Formats: sequence, structure tokens, C-alpha cells
Amino acid sequence: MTENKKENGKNDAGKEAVLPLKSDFSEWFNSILDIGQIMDVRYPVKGLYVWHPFGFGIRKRVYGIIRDVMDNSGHEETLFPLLIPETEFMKEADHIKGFEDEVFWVTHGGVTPLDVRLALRPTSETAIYPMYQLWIRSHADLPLKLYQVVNTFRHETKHTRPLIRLREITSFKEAHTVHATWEDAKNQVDEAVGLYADIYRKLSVPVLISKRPDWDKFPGGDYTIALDTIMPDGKTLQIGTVHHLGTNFAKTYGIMYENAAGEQEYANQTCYGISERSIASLISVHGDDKGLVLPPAVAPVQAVVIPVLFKETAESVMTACENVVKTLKKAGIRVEMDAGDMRPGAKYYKWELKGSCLRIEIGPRDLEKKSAVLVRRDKGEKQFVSLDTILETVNAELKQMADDLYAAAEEKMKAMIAPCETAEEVKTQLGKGVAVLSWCGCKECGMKIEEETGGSILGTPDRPAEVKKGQCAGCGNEADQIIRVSKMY
Ligand code: 5CA
Ligand code: ZN
Repeated sequence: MTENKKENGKNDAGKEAVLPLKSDFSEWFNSILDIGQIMDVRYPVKGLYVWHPFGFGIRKRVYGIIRDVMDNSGHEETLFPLLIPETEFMKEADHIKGFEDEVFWVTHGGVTPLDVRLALRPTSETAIYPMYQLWIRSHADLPLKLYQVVNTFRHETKHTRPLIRLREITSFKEAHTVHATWEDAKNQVDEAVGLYADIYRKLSVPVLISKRPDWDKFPGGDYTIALDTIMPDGKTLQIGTVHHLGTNFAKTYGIMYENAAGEQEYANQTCYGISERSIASLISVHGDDKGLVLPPAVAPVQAVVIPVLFKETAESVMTACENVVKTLKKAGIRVEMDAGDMRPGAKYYKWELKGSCLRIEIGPRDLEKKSAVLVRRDKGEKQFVSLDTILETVNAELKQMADDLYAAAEEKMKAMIAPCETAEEVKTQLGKGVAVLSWCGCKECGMKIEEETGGSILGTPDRPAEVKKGQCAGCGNEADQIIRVSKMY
């Protein structure tokens, strides 16, 4: 196994922890969750994991951003029950088909069997919409835009993975909106896609936006737009979905409103969700061989101050460091002092692993020049900065780092996408990333392409074509669409 030969603290199992190189992505991901203190995977139920406080600190900030974006775009936060009666859950035929294999059921109260079994929500349409039926009366009640951040349960049969495929999704942000017309709901879908793109821009994570093929849309919906990112191993991760539900659920749950002419009409709905995959994506896209690289907006530690201590000058150096910490803290920067007696090299390693955005070192020689050494986590280069303007420098570097992380990640992602024509070309490309093909739009050709290449169809891009339209990769006929194909997580 390829490894970094640097020592570190212990991992969750109490063993000496060594981070594998990121080129060994799957090993790297599992290790970083452990020695980076994000999740403990030893909980004795498959697909359920425990947040370490450090990981939870990232989660808190990511969900702070998500909540801000929702609150600032006319959504209101709410909270619905976890348990859904079977009688409500079983009303929408397509929805049942899509989820019934994945539902956990509560069957007993104590030792007494329940009259009506209760589902642990796999998502909350069937909890929320019976209440919407009671709440919505007239067009004046519309649009209604609510969201909640909750845990949901899905008995996933595919390989479970922390942050990526969970049986208890701990951080499911789901929005459910109601509108008068199909057009209004479509506009909401477009707005939601924009909001999600904005959230991911704030996390410096580049996304591909694709309309999923009809056979892969949300069970019970009209169509689905997905946001995917490309992971370091070339596989894509779906990190958000927005669904147009049409009037399908409204008809099932009787959600009607009186229009301006006094007639009863079925409402049009949308729903959209993001999970802790958002955190999986930012860890995976930005991290490196040394550990976490965290966007400043979500890093629990944005700057660490390390005094370089020698007997004679220890006091003055400590005072200078304390002043820097005080100045930064006062300005709202998450800063830590590390005056412990580890070797400097061990300290650097520790804070690099933890993804501290900036490292500030002050030694006696720096102090003489009223300066400090500043190292940005993503660049790794030393620069000498004046102590007089340290706050301005830190603010500027943090801001620049967020932009640079995005630019670097976007460039990397673009290099992982390539136009392909033959099945052989696609197969080779799927080991590296996403293949883009011409497609006539029919399901048979879609299935054939998936079968021949071993990839999955992400769908059609929302943006101008990345390859010229040509012959369908399935049937060879004139094709008016292009599709993205990838290996999906
Ligand atoms: N009700 C709709 C919108 S909230 C819904 O449930 N959509 S979903 O099934 O597509 O889920 C929303 C997002 O949650 C997905 O795009 C995916 O990013 C994430 N997700 C789905 N299943 C899991 C899982 N088992 N573990 C982690 N994240 C998941
Ligand atoms: Zn075709």
C-alpha cells in the first residue's frame, strides 16, 4: 500500500494512523473520516455512523449556509414527524414502488402490535402532503415554500458508505413547495437548481447539472434535475436533486385551491433535497495527500497560530502570538493557538490533516521584523506578512482561498469530461470521469448505451452542448441531444 510516512496521533481503533495517498481514493476517504475525526464508523448498525464533534463542526457550518440560502429565498423552516402511518404512505402508487423496498417499519408499541404500521420517513412527501391538503384553500395561500432538516431512513441494499450511502441519513434537507400552475412549479424548479448551484459555489464544489432520463426520475414526479460532482476516482456523486411533481401528489392527497375565478384546481408541487453527501463532496474534491483542505466558510479552524519558542525570547513571542489570536478572534475568525510542546513538524502535520486554512508562525526573528510567516493550506508556500496588517492579510487570503479552491476544482473536473463516440472510447473514459455522447433520446438506445459501456446515464446537460450533435451512440440515427454517462456512486 502507498502511504505517507509521517506519524500522527491515533485513529478511532487506537492504532497508529497513517493517511494513504489520495490516488488510493477509497482508502484515503475512509482514513480521513477516521483520523480527521469526522465520523466514527464503528456503530453496531449497518449504514449508521456517528459524527465526531470536529466533523459536526463542519456539518454545522455547511448547514448554516444551506439554511441561509433557503431562508433568503422565501422558504420557511418547519418540522414534521418522523413516523408516517402506512395508510398515508401507501397512497401514491409510483412513490410506493420507488420506496417500498427501502422502508423501515415500526410494527409494535412495546409488545402490542400496532393497528396501523408506522414507516420511518425515507423522505417526507407522505408526511407533509396530508397536512398541505388541510392548509391550502385558495390561490392566496400560494406559493407555499417550506423546508426541514431531518434524519431519514432508507434500507439501502447497495454497499453502504459513511456520508455517501447511509441507512440513516442524518442531514436530509428537504424542501416541499406548492404552486398554482405547472409553469409556476417549473420556475420553482429552475430557482431551486440555481439555489443549489449557489450553495455548492459557496462550498467551492463544481457541479454538473443534468436532467435525468425519464426512467430515472423521482418516483411519483414529472421530471428530475440533478446536481452531480466528479469524485477523484472519476465516479460521479449525486449531491442534490430537484423534482417537478406536477399534480401527481396533489391528486392523491387532494391538495386543491380555489382560483381567482372561484373554481377548484389541483395544485402543482416541487420538492428538492440535499444530504450529507454535500460534506462528502467537499472533503473529497478539495482534500489532498496531507489531509483535509476545507473551504474557509466551513473550516472549524480557519487559522492556527504557532509560536516558535526559545528560552530567551519565549515571553515576547508568546505575547505577540496572543495578540494576533486576540485580533483575529475579535474579527470573528476561527483561530486557535498551538503552544503545545510537540515538534513544529508534528504540529504542521496535525493542522494540515485537520484542514486549518492558514498557519501563522511567529519566531524571535520574525518578531524583530514585526512580521509573521503565513502558509495557506491549499498552496503550501511561505509568505512573510506584517504583524501590523495581519487581520487584513488573513481576510484577503481566506477570501482568495475560497475562489482558488473553486477554480482548481473546476479545472480538474473539466479535465475529467470528454466527448466520446464508440462504446470502447466510453469504457476507457469511464475510468477517468464522464463521457459525453450523442443520443436520439429514446429509452432503448439509453439502455443499450448503459449495457454496452457499463456506465449510467446522468442525463442531458442544462447548458450549451459540450460536443457537436451527431449520430446517436445507440442507433446511429441523427441525434438532437447529448447525454453524460458515468460510473455513479
Ligand atoms: N423527496 C425528494 C426530494 S427531498 C427526495 O427524496 N429526493 S432524493 O431521493 O433524490 O434524495 C435527495 C438527495 O439525497 C439525493 O440527491 C442524494 O444526494 C441524497 N441521498 C439519497 N439517498 C441517500 C443515502 N442513502 N445516503 C446519503 N444521501 C442520500
Ligand atoms: Zn438512438
